[in-house]
Amino acid sequence: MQDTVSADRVTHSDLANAVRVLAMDAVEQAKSGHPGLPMGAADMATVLFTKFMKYDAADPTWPDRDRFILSAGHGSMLLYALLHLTGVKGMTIEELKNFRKLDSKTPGHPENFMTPGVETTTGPLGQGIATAVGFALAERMLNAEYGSDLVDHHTYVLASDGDLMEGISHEAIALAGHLKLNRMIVLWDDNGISIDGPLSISDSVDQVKRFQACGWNAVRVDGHDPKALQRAISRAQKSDKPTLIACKTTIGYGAPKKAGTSKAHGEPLGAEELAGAKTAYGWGHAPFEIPDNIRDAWAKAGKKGRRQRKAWEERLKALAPEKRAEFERRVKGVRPAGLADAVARLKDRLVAEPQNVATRKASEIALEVITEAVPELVLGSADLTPSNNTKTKNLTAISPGNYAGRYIHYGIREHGMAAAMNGIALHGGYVPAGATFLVFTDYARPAMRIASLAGIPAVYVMTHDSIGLGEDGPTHQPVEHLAALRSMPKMRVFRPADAIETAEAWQMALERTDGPTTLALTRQNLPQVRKDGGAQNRSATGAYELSPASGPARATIFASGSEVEIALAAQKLLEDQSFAVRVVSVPSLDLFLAQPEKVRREIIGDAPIKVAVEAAVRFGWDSVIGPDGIFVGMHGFGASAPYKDLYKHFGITAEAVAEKVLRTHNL
Ligand SMILES: Cc1ncc(C[n+]2csc(CCOP(=O)(O)OP(=O)(O)O)c2C)c(N)n1
Repeated sequence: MQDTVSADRVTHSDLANAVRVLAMDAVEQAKSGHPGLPMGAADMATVLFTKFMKYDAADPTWPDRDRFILSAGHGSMLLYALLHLTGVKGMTIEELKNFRKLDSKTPGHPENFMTPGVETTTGPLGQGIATAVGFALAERMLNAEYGSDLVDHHTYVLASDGDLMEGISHEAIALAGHLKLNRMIVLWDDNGISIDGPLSISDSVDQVKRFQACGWNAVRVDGHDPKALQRAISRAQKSDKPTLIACKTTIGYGAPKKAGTSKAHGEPLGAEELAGAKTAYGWGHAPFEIPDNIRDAWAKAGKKGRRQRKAWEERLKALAPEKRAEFERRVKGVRPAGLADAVARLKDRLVAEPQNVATRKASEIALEVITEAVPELVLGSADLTPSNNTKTKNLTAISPGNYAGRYIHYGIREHGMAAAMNGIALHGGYVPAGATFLVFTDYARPAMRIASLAGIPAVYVMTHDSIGLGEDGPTHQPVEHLAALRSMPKMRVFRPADAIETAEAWQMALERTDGPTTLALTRQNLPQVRKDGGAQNRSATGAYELSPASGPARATIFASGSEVEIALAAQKLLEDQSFAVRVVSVPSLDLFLAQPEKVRREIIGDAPIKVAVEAAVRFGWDSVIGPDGIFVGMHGFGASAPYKDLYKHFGITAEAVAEKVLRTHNL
């Protein structure tokens, strides 16, 4: 290949081979990793980074940069080599030598919170391409708000066979195709190889036809032909649809025996194959050594976007000061000043006019106020808008080609929704909140896990949160989901008891900038149990004494959400028999358990009998009530019946709580 890109006669192949050898050397040194993908995809990546990416390595967070998402996260060394060669600060050769070592900037799979220049965490196949849909959508939405002078970039994805085989890819491409996200360009590393062998043993999908059926352009090119790649990307940039470029490549390109086989996928090449590949490239340098002329040419590619960045900064400076400050606030992810006041005023209004409503309805009431106070909040639902109560009157929905709006109809695509939300948040400029039934968090969970791991401030509005949904029955009644979500590190779960706690939960969710929040909300109406409003957010400790005992407490009843009403009724039954009981509302068990010991001890108190009431499984509550505590809740799956009958059937009633307390007391 004689595509000279600099005066020093550096060719495309020289540049691509530099990526290849760095990946091969790093995997060899780490004694683990995936050399095959970087070796096969280096031509695609080189064309993209040297000819197309609007990118300035000196500022990898510049808001109007093109985004590059390595969906096939196992090929992480491809990305690390690119970040190193283009000159991203901190991505030194030492970091490449420390590939996969503790605290290096080069972990096994790309982590956006570890490595400058990495846009999103990938590794679970399919997540990257689905997250990219959110990036591409956020770009168009922010463009609709701020214009092309400030927001005008592409989202490029490098996806592997595994990315396209995963079910989530279908949700993602269907959504992107429908919304005509033409700034999204996917380069598919079509090497026909996965771990078990050739793809033909398990797959015969015509991906080009599949993408076309989803409203995409889709073309096939030789993934080792830089001119063909260049032509295809140029055409994709002019398209009014998203584009798939199926790039036929050879995994482990150049390795004498392993090229084109699954042996090149996920293990070091070994000395012989490594040497053979370097000979095939005509590469005669020591491990990790890149000749100066090639280094310089890559550094030049890393500066390609500098002028564009400077010009963009000038345009930003020329904006009216208020508009500029608002844009900067939004892309930096700083929350607006008015949120806490707006919530405090809403709470005062709720105290004056109590609302006995379902917490999903309470959420809508809160959103009427909060969407005004937080203009970057973008809501949506996976086709349950009327049930999730997420579309307030002031929100309009985006549609294909028209991105001026703050509501997204994600379709029945929970997983695609949660992944797109990650992309929307990571792109910057928006806080995404998406909704479905709590039981279907299972369908969204892998993307929710990425949000937790990567500290993405997304909000999940999960309604129909227990057997309280009634007649739809056990398929729709979550029992283990609260425990499952609470066990996820960095996920915060709120299950508010009434309209005031719901407003407080929304405030906490939106003030949080370092991780996601799930709001578990009821279908059924609940009484407003809180009589106090004001600025203090009592849910902030996760639990608090809602109703004190009349004297020294002999029992404490802890409850969350819809069962707080039951706890208060049980308290009354017991107090009527002169048995002093206090009630602690626990809107967020996980947040409560994360409090300092002193705070926890004080709220748990020292009443000898401890009861937890929650229409879900016990798992997790022992940390509050201890192994000898009384648990009134679910011990298996639910059933189909009117919800009041279900509460009686499963023994989750005030009478049952009171009876168990007295029985324990009399033991
Ligand atoms: C959701 C998920 N399932 C399984 C894996 C484990 N895994 C890593 S790569 C891979 C498949 C490799 O095939 P391909 O995507 O074609 O990559 P290539 O062999 O071309 O590098 C699998 C199953 C994963 N990372 N994510």
